[in-house]
Amino acid sequence: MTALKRFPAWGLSVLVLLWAGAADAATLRLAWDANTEPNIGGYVLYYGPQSGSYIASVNVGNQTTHQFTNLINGTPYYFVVRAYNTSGAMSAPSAEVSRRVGVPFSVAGDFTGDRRSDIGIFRPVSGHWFVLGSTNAYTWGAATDIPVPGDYDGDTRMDVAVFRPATGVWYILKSSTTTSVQYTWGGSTDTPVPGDYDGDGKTDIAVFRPATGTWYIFRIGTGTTLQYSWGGSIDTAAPGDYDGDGRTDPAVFRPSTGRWYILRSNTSSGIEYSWGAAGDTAVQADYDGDGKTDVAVFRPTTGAWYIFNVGSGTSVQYSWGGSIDVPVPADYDGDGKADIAVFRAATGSWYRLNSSNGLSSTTTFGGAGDVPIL
Ligand SMILES: [Ca+2]
Ligand SMILES: [Ca+2]
Ligand SMILES: [Ca+2]
Ligand SMILES: [Ca+2]
Repeated sequence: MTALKRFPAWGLSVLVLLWAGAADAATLRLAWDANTEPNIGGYVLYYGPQSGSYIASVNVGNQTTHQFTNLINGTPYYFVVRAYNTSGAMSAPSAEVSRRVGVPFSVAGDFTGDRRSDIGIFRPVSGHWFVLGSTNAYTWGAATDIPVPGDYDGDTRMDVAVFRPATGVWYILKSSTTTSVQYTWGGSTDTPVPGDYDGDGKTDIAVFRPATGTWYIFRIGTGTTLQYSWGGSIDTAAPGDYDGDGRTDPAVFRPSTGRWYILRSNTSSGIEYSWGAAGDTAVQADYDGDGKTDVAVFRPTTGAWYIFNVGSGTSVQYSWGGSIDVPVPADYDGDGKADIAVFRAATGSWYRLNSSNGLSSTTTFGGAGDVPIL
C-alpha cells in the first residue's frame, strides 16, 4: 500500500471564522486543498487543544470543507487534515493550523472592520489619526505619545489609542462606543507591548521594562495583572502568538546575537531561534497564515526580509524596501497572511506585496513626520 502524497501547505487563508462575539456558540469553518491523486476516498480532520496532540477526529467524506459547531468557547484548537484513498491508505498530515474559538478575533490594524489591515498614520505634530477608507478622522494624543492601537474593547475593530511615556497613561478611544477610557500603566523607560495575553479577545495593556526584563500586563477583561521576567536591557520586545493558542507570548529579539527568546503561553516553556543579526529590525507576523506568529527580520541596509515560519520550519526571503523605509507587515489583502510592506515617510508611499496573488501595489498616504499605526 502506497502512502498518499503530502498535502500542499494550507493555512488560515482557508480557515475561516464565521462568527464574532464571545456570546455566540463557537463555530469554525475549515477548508483545504484537494489531494490531486485520482482515487481519493475522503478526508479526516484531527484536532486537539495542544500543538501536535490530536485527541479527536472526524471523517468528513470526500469534501474539502467542514464546519465545526459546539467547540468549546475560549479554547485553542489545533488542526491537521489527512486524505485517504479508496484502498484505505492515509496521506501524511497537512501543516497544522490553529485558532482560539469563542472570543472576538480582530485583524491587526483593521479599524474599519472589513478584516483587512488598514493603511493609517498618526501625525504627532497635531495628534491626528488618519485611516485610509475610514470616514472618521480622530485627534487623539500628543507629539510625545506612542500610538498603541489594539482591540481593547473586543468588538473586532482597532481602537485609537496612545501611550504617554512621561506619565505612563494609556488613552484609549473605544470603537464600540466612541467613549474614552484611560489607564496608568508603565512609565518612561518602558516599551508598550499591547497584546491579548490572556486570550479573551481583548487587547491587554502591557509594557516591557528592559532594565529588569520584566513584562507588566494589565488584563483589561478582568482587571487583574500578569507579570513575566523575560529578556533584558540588550533586547528588543517582539511579542506575538508564536504557538498559535490565541494568547500573545512574551518574546524578545537580541540584535547583538541574532537570537530570539520566546515564552510560549500554551506550554509555559521557552524556545529559542537564531534568526537575524545586529542592525536588523524584528518584523514578526504570521506570514504563512497558520495561526502562529513567525520569526522574521528586516535588514535596512539591503532591504532583505528573512522569514522563518515556525509552524512548518521553512524559511523564505524577500527583497523589499530599504534603509529609509519603515517595515509595516500586515494583512492588507485579507487572506489571513501578513503581506510584506514598507512605509516611506519622505514620499508618503506604502509599498506592499500582496500574499494572495504575489502582486505589488503602491499607495500614497501620509508623509514626512507621520508614524504608521500598525
Ligand atoms: Ca485580553
Ligand atoms: Ca501563544
Ligand atoms: Ca505562521
Ligand atoms: Ca495577506
